[in-house]
Amino acid sequence: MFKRMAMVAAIALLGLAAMTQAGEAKKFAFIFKSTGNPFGEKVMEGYKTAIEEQGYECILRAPDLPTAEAQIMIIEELIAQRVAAIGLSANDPDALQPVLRKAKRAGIKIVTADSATNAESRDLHINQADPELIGRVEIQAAYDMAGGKGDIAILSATSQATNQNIWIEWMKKELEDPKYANMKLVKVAYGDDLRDKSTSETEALLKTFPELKVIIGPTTVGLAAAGKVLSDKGLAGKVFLTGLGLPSEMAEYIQNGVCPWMYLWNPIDLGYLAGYAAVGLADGAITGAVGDTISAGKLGRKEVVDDNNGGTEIMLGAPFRFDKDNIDEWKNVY
Ligand code: RAM
Repeated sequence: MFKRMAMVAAIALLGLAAMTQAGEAKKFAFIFKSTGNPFGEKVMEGYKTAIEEQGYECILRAPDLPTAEAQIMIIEELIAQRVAAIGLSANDPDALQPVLRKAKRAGIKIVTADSATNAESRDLHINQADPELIGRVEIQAAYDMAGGKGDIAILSATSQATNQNIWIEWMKKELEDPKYANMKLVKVAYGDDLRDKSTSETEALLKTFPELKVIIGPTTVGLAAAGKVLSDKGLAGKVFLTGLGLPSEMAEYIQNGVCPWMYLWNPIDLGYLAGYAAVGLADGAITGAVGDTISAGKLGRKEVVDDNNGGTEIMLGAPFRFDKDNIDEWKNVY
């Protein structure tokens, strides 16, 4: 009799524990760099799909401005909400470290995607594509468009953005090749992933450097803003545009010749993979160590590798080239 009662009590306790655990471990958040960025919306859409597909609740957040301070405030709120994991496209590699440490101490797993923090601030990074390849192909594209000669300017996002800064480093390394002796990088401008600022920075580049041959925009917001400026000014064929663009925003400028070609990866898949990684970390299926593998839904099995920078990452794939021949297939997808 006593034994039976004890067993019933134990089962009830177990049930309660599972409920509490389930109740507490159910929310997964993602914070993008800022609002009003269609690329970021697609990343968050993919993350949400992955989280909901696994039966959990998803919270999507983004600050109005792409600053670390604004993301810190959101992270504080999410710690108070006791989320299981935070996915994050970081506005600064180091500035989020104290708040992310606090989150980790509270048992929250951290997975960055798109734009990483330093290795200590996260459990794992989801990398869209090899940064070296991204940087180098953009300079190679500028070379081909300009016929190997002329001034180039870069219109980036914020000066603190981890992803853009790594790509720009690789662009500069590519430019060291003697092949580029007749090409000069005259300026790196920052449009802060804000449409208006990116527009005025493009106008300023055209004014300051009348001989400008190519603008490279390693940001979808900057590239679309520059596409509009060059189209409005009738500069197709005179100043070329390339970089990383969202097909839905760039189709018009690819068709009118302003941007002969550009690159990107699938932002929905990027968020989706981050969603599977977040759940894997929170459930303890992976720790984010090299060699860990996760089954990432429709993307199949993915492996954690060394990021060669003190941390670990999962790579989504290779950058994809969009031009007049294929843009129509993609402009309604993302
Ligand atoms: C912008 C953002 C994002 C970047 C893309 C290419 O939307 O800066 O972080 O990955 O461009």
